Amino acid sequence: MEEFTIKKAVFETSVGLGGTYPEGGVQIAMVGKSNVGKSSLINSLCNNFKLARISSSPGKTRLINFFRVNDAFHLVDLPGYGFAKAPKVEQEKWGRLMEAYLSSGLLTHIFMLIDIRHAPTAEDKQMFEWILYYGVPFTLIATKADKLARSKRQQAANAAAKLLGAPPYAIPYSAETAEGRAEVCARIGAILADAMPGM
Ligand SMILES: Nc1nc2c(ncn2[C@@H]2O[C@H](COP(=O)(O)OP(=O)(O)O)[C@@H](O)[C@H]2O)c(=O)[nH]1
Ligand SMILES: [Mg+2]
Repeated sequence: MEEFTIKKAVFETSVGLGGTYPEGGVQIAMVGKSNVGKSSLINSLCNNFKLARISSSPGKTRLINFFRVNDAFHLVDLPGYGFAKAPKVEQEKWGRLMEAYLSSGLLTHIFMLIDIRHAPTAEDKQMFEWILYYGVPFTLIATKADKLARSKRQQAANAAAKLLGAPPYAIPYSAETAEGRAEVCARIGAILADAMPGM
């Protein structure tokens, strides 16, 4: 596995519809429904629990938040979906914001998050199809692994991936215990090595 560690992570910028994305370099974005653990994953990876605001009211994040890591690449916290109570106009805004970024050509890799305890929703499946449509390479991460018995975690993660219509593998992750952190960091190392050969 790639030897890779996160040494430094800083908030960079928030971008809304029509805004300007940071250019250049590898961009790895978290997608998933509201409350699945996107911000917690970023914080856990970066060992900084104040970095990405962990919202207590789901669906509140309506901006794309960029974090600069190791002065070398970007982790991107995308707004979540599946907030049933969100007004239609909000949902449409979300769609346009996501589409603009997904089609920008700036995105290197997507970490798609699914809750290890639940079967993927129709919206998860739609999101996954969108990822395939835009042809962005992805890794599936099954969050909140600490909520399941250890012996069931890998199997549940893989089953969720299969139900999504993806190859049946997801990395079980816990932001509480940092389980899965080494594996996700190794993925990031491999993504960087792929994108910047010879570095
Ligand atoms: N037990 C547990 N709770 C988690 C984990 N990750 C996130 N949470 C909790 O789930 C809620 C939503 O997390 P957040 O990162 O804000 O989700 P986001 O909306 O996808 O960014 C918060 O209360 C977190 O503390 C995890 O791995 N284990
Ligand atoms: Mg969040």
